[in-house]
Amino acid sequence: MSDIEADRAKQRGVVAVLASAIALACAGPGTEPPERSLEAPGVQEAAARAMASLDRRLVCWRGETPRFDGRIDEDEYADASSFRWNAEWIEAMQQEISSRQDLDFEGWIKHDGKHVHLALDVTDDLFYGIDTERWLPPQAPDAHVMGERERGWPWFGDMVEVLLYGRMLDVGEPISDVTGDGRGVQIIYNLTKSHEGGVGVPGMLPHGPGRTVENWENNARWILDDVIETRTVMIARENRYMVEFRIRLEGGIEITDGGYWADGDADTPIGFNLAVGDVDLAENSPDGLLHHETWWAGKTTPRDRSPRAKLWGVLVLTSQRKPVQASGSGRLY
Ligand SMILES: [Ca+2]
Ligand SMILES: [Ca+2]
Repeated sequence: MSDIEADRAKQRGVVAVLASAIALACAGPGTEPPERSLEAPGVQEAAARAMASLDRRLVCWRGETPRFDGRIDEDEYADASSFRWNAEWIEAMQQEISSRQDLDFEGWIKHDGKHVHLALDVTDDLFYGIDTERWLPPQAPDAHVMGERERGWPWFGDMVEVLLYGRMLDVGEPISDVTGDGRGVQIIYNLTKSHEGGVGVPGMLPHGPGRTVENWENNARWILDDVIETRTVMIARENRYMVEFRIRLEGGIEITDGGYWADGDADTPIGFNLAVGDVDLAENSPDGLLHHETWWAGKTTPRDRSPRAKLWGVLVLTSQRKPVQASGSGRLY
């Protein structure tokens, strides 16, 4: 090779290296669509073992911090992923949702680097304990006993259950009883009672009754230490309430034993599920349970399977912002 040819070859090499560096910078780490993380064989295997469906998926984008006041203002969650009730939600009670007036909701989720923000706008024709008597199921006279692990039905009322399985990839096992940490958290928001405020005050309650001491104390700690907080706005004349949740990343979203997901970390799928519950009149609950309990990713494996395991969808935590999209109204999000 002559000197000229050698120089040209060297230039071609430099150009090739530069081109691949530019391609890498453009593709860049962290600019792949967050859902791409679900394609990794290790993720698919862990999710399958953990009973998490990759078909139920939401991306938790990094977005602006919403005003934490319970009110969902226009465009406050335009940079969040959204969901709403549809026939694919799985009803756990005997009564199907027959009208949008009976129960309907829309929701959003995102994070701001410090908290996960989840918001729901719920339509319900009768607020239990407000529009109705605070009637009690015959089999549960202690349904509203507060602050005790063995008694009380925290979920009895108009409510939202939030479930997180932060260590889904790390542990990769089915969960039959959440433990209140990265191995599964199940906390209940109730429109008319709360662990800290008692009967009549909306807020959070540890799951129960009859859970393990570890489960109950860990779930209660989330509430008492403000790892999870809620704000509510009720618009009774519209048969509608709005609830905003904020859940701390640090100390909350545990993805390895004692390790918490932080902004800047790799895109990470965690187990996630939601249930929205509705109690109306006693005559609407012939079995003394809820009128509706509708689940995003299903509730548990069938009764004949032992131990029964909780079902999950996935929430992909990402540091990326939601791509800007043109909306139907022509407004840019
Ligand atoms: Ca209803
Ligand atoms: Ca209701």
